[in-house]
Amino acid sequence: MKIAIVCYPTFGGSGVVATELGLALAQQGHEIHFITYKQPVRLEALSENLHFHEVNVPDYPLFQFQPYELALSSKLVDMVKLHKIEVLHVHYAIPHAYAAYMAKKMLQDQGINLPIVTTLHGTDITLVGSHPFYKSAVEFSINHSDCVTSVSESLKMDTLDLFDIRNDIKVIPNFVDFNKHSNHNEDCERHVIAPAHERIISHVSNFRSVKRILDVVQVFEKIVKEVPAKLIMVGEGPDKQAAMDYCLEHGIADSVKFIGKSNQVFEVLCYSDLFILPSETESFGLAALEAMMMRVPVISSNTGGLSEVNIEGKTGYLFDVGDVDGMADKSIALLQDDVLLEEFKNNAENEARKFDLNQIVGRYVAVYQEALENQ
Ligand code: GMT
Repeated sequence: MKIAIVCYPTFGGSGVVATELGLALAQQGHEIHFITYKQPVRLEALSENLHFHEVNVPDYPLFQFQPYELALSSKLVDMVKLHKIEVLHVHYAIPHAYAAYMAKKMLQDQGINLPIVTTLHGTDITLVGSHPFYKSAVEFSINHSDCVTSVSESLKMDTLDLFDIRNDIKVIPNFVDFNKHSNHNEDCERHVIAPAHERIISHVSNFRSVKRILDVVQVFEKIVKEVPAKLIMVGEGPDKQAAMDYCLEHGIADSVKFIGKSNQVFEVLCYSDLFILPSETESFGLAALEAMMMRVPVISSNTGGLSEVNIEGKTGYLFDVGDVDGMADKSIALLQDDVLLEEFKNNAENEARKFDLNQIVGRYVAVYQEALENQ
């Protein structure tokens, strides 16, 4: 199949999932065309059946906001015609599903029909999409997609609660590629980060307020009073400075490393003993699943789809949003018990195997086939 994938090319989970899906599909022999404003961060090399087409938005001084969705829909039309693309798969409803609908209509005008598959990722529904300023357009785009998928049961329920949806929503969970990352644990250079007697705790996110990164450092502050440990904070975002200031003011700055945006996430995870994700809302929590694949138990909030990934008392522990004391107490107990920690590490890896790419990618292929048959 010739498939166009539209996504955000950044470090965010939706872009990561879209890119890994495209890479896996290309390996299976499908022809994949990424269409976005920058080469996706996890798309390191292009090949014969892996292409990238950049969407350019000319800067025109009359416009206070440059019309990206207009440029994207035009690019989609051009690329579909040029490369004879059969399916448009858009990740993140805003504005991708809307631009895809416009492209579909323009193509229909020229006698070309192709299905749109829209994958909902989370904030396109919960935080942004349901805002009254966007809601009508997002609802319309979802209802006019030929097939809609959601990354968790929880996100599906949220979508049905927040919008008037006439389409069926298929749940296809996010995935990880065990094959690609299996060697990290063997090559792990733990001693570079911390001496053997210290535990290593990590957090990976975009440091937006929804991630509650102040909770991460506060949980760590309590842990480090009981257990020698280091905290590795991976990512960039608006709340980073406040978290750094907190660490300085509370005397834990030496034990907390902010390493910024990184392509070395799996290297960090390979030496981590615990991963903390205390988000306000989280449709799935791909960061938690990536940690689990690398044998890292997860301390998380119990919001959204996190309980579909992190299993209470088995792969980690889940708490109400903001329960810093609860998170710290269970972290300390786990980090002080070698046997229990090892058991949780094994469980985390085993549970993550249920989300291996080989279990999931075929489900997207089936969706494309069904969408094509129903055209
Ligand atoms: O919040 C983020 O981490 C970014 C955001 C995105 O769109 O890239 O992540 C959302 O999609 C991920 C991939 O499906 C999910 O794993 C995240 O849980 C989801 N984030 C939220 O729901 C807050």
